[in-house]
This record gives sequence, C-alpha cells and structure tokens, in this order.
Amino acid sequence: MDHNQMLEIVKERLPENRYNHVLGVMETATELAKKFRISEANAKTAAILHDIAKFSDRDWMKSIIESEKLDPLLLEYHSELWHAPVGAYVAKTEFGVEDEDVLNAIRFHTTGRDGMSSLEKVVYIADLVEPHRKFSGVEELRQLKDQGLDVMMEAAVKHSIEFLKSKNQPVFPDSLKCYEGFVQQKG
Ligand code: DGI
Ligand code: FE
Ligand code: FE
Ligand code: FE
Repeated sequence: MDHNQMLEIVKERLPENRYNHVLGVMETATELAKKFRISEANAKTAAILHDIAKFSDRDWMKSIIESEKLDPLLLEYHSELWHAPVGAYVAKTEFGVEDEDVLNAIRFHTTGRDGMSSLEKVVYIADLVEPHRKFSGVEELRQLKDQGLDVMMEAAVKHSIEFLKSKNQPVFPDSLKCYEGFVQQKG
C-alpha cells in the first residue's frame, strides 16, 4: 500500500483534529529523517500509522494485547498506552507493514524504550513537537534539533516523564529505562 492510500484510510478513521496531528507528525518526522539521514519513506509510513488505534475500542485492544501476547504490564497501566503496541499490530495485519523498525517506531511512540533506533526516536520526537503541539517548552525542544537526535530524544522523554509526574500519573517502566539509558551513556 502506498502512502496516499494509507492516508485516505487514516483520514476516514480519525477525527479531523487527530488527522491533522498525523499530518503534522508526518511533516516533522520527514524533516528529521532527512536531517539525521535515515529513510524518509520509513519515517513517513510510521508517522501516518502511529495513531491508527487511538480511537479503537478499549476492550478490543485488551483482547489483542492478550491474544498477541503483547507486554502484559500494559494492562496494569493507563489504557492510553495501549494504542501504540496495538497500532503496530494494525499496521502489520491491516496495512501489510512488515519492516520491524517501522513497526517498532509505532509500537514505542508513546513510551519510548531503552536502545531505540534512530527511526523510533524520530517518530517519538515528531509526535511531541509537530506544529500543532502548543505546550510550554515545545519551542525549546524543537530548537534542540541542531544538537543532534540523542540530545533531542533525551530532552523529549525527560519532558514527558516530568509532565506525567506533575500530574501524579504512574510512568511506564519503558519510559524510565529510556531516560536512564541516556543518563548512563554519559556515565
Ligand atoms: O497519541 P498522542 O496523543 O499523539 O501522544 P502519545 O501517544 O505520545 O501519548 C498519549 C497519552 O499517553 C498522553 O496523554 C500521555 C500518556 N502517557 C504517555 N506515557 C505514559 C502516559 N500515561 C501514563 N499513565 N504513563 C506513561 O508512562
Ligand atoms: Fe499516540
Ligand atoms: Fe508521544
Ligand atoms: Fe500521536
């Protein structure tokens, strides 16, 4: 399936503002992929499909997590986290995406994880800083692109963790391990 066919289906399945967010992620992910010299086509595919399960039925997502033996810890955390791994499942089964890196970029776009690939980082960051995002500090995150992908990713996951902590929300262990991975690297 080509990118335009994917976009048509995504447009039918998501409300307008969420579809516009997807277009923003696609634009930002493509720019970052170009800057950091990774596949722009893969960045575009992952961006288009990253939120494909955002409005899927909660019970259906739960059944997929169980039947596909996805990380069972997900079920102990907020169901907001489920659309990412279930989205990877939908990308594979419904859209025929086979590239494991693209699937991982969708799978880990919400939590991040330790040892992310460049594509995974690009999609995580693009999701956070695409043009429609307005939170305070977003412009500072965007500016970090000139300091490299890892500087951006570390700041992005740190921002997300601090945001969750400020709302007294439990942080999924993958996010904490993702952040600690960057801190450890610097030793
Ligand atoms: O789907 P998006 O809105 O574009 O963004 P997202 O997939 O990055 O995040 C979706 C939501 O998930 C967001 O409102 C924050 C929440 N979230 C992300 N990481 C965690 C989390 N919620 C909890 N409780 N724990 C997390 O680790
Ligand atoms: Fe998402
Ligand atoms: Fe995100
Ligand atoms: Fe998103």
